[in-house]
Amino acid sequence: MALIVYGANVSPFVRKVRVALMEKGLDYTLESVNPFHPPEDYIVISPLKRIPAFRDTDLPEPNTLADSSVICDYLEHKFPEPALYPRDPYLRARALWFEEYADSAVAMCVGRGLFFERVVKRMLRQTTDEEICKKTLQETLPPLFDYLEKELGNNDYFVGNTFSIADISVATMLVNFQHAGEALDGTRWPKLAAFRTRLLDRPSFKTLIAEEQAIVERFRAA
Ligand SMILES: N[C@@H](CCC(=O)N[C@@H](CS)C(=O)NCC(=O)O)C(=O)O
Repeated sequence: MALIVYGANVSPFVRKVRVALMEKGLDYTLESVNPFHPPEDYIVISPLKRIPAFRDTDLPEPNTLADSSVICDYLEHKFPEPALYPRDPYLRARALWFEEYADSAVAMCVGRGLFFERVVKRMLRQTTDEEICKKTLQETLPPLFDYLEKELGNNDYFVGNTFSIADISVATMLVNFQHAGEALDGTRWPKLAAFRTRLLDRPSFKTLIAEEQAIVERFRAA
């Protein structure tokens, strides 16, 4: 059996899938795909030409999938233990909500409003627009962090106080926030800051962040 993830390691969506694989103790290969210059035939496995895409060579063709949420859902059904989604129908739906919230609103804000400006643009030899970053940090992002702070309450994890896809999805976006050179303000969002430390201390996140750090620093310094 071979599980293949297509993508680049600094993508929060690629990291989400890799963390899910690692938390389930699964071996996989990362095949490098630059979403700005994907291979010509990449559209066959990822019709929107986005990363990540995925292949399970256990299956006859077509054996590929695109989209991090779809891939994580597949992994959960094929390899149910340890569970990354709550069994209870309502809690499962709540976890999917936080996954969606992170993948859409938080990703747009942290991704386009910070990481793209400070890391991707440098990689593309373009100039960072600090005005965009300022607007993100002062206006767009705080209400999103306020919501997460409130939802976390006094729990360690977002849903059912058990580690799940909801936590992976939020934490992977916080990694890109950090890669963009920002530290979460622990006085304004103490619960979210403690959550960030808790999650990023897990061996899965720790291993990947260590792998990404040098690349990100090189781009940011460019
Ligand atoms: N909903 C998708 C989003 C994936 C996504 O937007 N990936 C970015 C990289 S972080 C990408 O491929 N961007 C290139 C593009 O949109 O053309 C998922 O969860 O996998």
